[in-house]
Amino acid sequence: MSTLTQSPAWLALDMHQAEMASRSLRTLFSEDPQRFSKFSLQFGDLLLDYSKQPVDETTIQLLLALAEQQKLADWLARMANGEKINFTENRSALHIALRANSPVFTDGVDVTQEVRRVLQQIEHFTEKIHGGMHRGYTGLPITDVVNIGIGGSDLGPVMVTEALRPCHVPQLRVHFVSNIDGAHLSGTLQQLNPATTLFIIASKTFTTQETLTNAHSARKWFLANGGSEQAIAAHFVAVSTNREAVSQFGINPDNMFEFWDWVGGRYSLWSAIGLPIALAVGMENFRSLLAGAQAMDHHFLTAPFEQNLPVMLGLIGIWQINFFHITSQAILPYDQSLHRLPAYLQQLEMESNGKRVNRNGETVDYSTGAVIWGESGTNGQHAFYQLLHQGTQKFTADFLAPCQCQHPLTEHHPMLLANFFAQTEALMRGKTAQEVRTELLNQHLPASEVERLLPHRVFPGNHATTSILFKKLDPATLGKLIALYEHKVFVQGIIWEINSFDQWGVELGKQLAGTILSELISDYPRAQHDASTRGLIDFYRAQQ
Ligand code: G6Q
Repeated sequence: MSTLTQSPAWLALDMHQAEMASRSLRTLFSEDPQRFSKFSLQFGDLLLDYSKQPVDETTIQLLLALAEQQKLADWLARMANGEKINFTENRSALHIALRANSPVFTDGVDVTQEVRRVLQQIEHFTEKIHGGMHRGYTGLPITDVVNIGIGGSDLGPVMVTEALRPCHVPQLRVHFVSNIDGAHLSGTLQQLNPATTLFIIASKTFTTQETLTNAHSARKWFLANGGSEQAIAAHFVAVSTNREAVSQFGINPDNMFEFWDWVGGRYSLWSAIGLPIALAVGMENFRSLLAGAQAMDHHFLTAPFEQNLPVMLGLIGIWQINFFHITSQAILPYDQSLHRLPAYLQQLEMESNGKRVNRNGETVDYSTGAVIWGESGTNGQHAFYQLLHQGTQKFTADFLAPCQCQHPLTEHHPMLLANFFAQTEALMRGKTAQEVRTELLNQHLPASEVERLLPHRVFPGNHATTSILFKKLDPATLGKLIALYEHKVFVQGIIWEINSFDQWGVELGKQLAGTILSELISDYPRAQHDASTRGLIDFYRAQQ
């Protein structure tokens, strides 16, 4: 048994869970009409409502005691002070420095000076592209940007670029290619003219197989379709921490946008990895995104924990995962432009906290996260919500929506939000046998038919959800929202005593594929494999 699960704060929560589990959410709401005001928080125009979670005042006190026991405040300060909290890679985790408005130090150096330099470089480049000063090899302005990157060098920029579609500059289209599957790159290139296309090769390490393979193929396409070696400089730029590898690839380091090893891949959209965002929406909007995140950082670092949105969101997750033993967490944005948010949060949460040993290297005896998945509403309602309402799986869900829409079909928006509110209410309340009986009898069905249908029409309810509402999905609000989740992940990692900032599971994948590749493209070497893997390799080869 670990000391965490035997600690006073943990044991107190365990005992309290038995009591809370015996009280349904319906009961909690009927007992206390003030639940919403007690269990919701606001930061600017962002509302976090956790009143549909199985909590009462005691729960909150006990969760805050757990945060105190785990020294959350100290760890927060250690992160903000640039300590090397990513201790397996001996790095700090300083994404807050990327949007800071005051100095942030690591190793005695104020890193915000470098951050400002690169932001200026991004700004100048964006202005040159938008203003038509940076032109392609035939003298035509750039009309298309292709970001080639994967994982942290893709998911954040894709999610934000999609979310901020209403802010896009009209003269530029931004595309993203991540998959090693050639269909992704070739499908994208089909639509493009090399003379007006700019490639951003985005890779922190500049060694990732997918990105380098796609980058080499993009260069071949460029050269085979009218481009020349001399023209590469105008059509290829790199975003990386690895200057040497960038220059080996053939990109002049002058065309490189730098970031630093203290920026984790999945926390990097605020750095030069955000170049495609700046190109898509303009520098002013990119700076608003950073400012929104900075506002959330300030709130996280200064607000008392009981009023602190990331802290409370993190603690509610702990309550669900470790005490109600929830293993499934849905992310359900009622906003089409946030359709990539579930995929983004999947990486942020599952890569950060998908760990099984604590800081001392001991195997933990508690869960360190749920499986994150999701889909935008209302599409999900016509697909998997059936399981949520009447299936056997336990889950929790975050529902998110803007109060104002940014498209011209404004009459759709109340319908969208009505679905959000109705779903969270129905998941919480359910429908009892008595309610179903009354409903069916009102339809004048014979009593025998009512009893036959009854069990199929009952909804157990008591499904906990968290709702996040915001005024409008503008860049600053999006920045706040992303930083909210980044810090929630940090809070949970601290409670669980794990390193949220390494990713050895990802590194493993990078090594494994390389070993088998040689067996797929040549007869030798034939390495030892289990019978299944050998069978799959042989079947593949026989089909070539
Ligand atoms: C993120 C992970 C991982 C990484 C990709 C791409 O935190 O480390 O998703 O971003 O593997 O790595 P490169 O940017 O080095 O190509």
